[in-house]
Amino acid sequence: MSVTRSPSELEAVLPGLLGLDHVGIAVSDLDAAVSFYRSVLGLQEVHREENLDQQVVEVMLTSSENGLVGNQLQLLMPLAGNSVLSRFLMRRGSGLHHVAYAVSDVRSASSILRQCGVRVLYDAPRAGTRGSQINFVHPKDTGGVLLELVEHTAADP
Ligand code: V0V
Ligand code: CO
Repeated sequence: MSVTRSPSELEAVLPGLLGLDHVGIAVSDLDAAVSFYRSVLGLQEVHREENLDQQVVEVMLTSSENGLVGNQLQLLMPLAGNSVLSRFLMRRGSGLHHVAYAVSDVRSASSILRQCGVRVLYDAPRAGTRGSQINFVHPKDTGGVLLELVEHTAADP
């Protein structure tokens, strides 16, 4: 059975889905990881931030000055030993942590996804990178990959 959907069908299922935003990679040594992606792929660091709510320090890298959305790698290192990210690193080691999708309205996307029967983790969106609003879908409901929803603010490039 084919699962390919036309753009209009996609719109009907999750209105406001803008596309891929970033791929998140969990690392235990942030500077070493940044240096790897810089020297091997020539990616540029475009943003660095500590997110105390998520207990992570994150670096955004891209290969392009233009078209940041959908073309970003987010390297994440835990700030605390009891954070979700440090649990992930202890259990599974460094590697793919999540895939993030940009949406125009994270509250409405979360509510629609809940109606589709998947576990959306937060009752209300929380603070993400560069002032964005984020929520997540549990990896056990997506075939094994933690799914992030990101709503960027107008001031957020
Ligand atoms: C856990 N599991 C994962 C996973 N994390 N599988 C795939 N990808 C991941 N990232 C597996 C885990 O190995 C277990 O599998 C199973 O899920 C059940 O785990 P659990 O006991 O519920 O695990 P916890 O307590 O580690 O929690 C998992 C969740 C947690 C997803 C609930 O990671 C969470 O709350 N994530 C949302 C927040 C977050 O990830 N923040 C960091 C990114 P087995 O072993 O039972 O098969 S912050 C970010 O991206 C920002 C700020 C941004 O972009 O702006
Ligand atoms: Co992310």
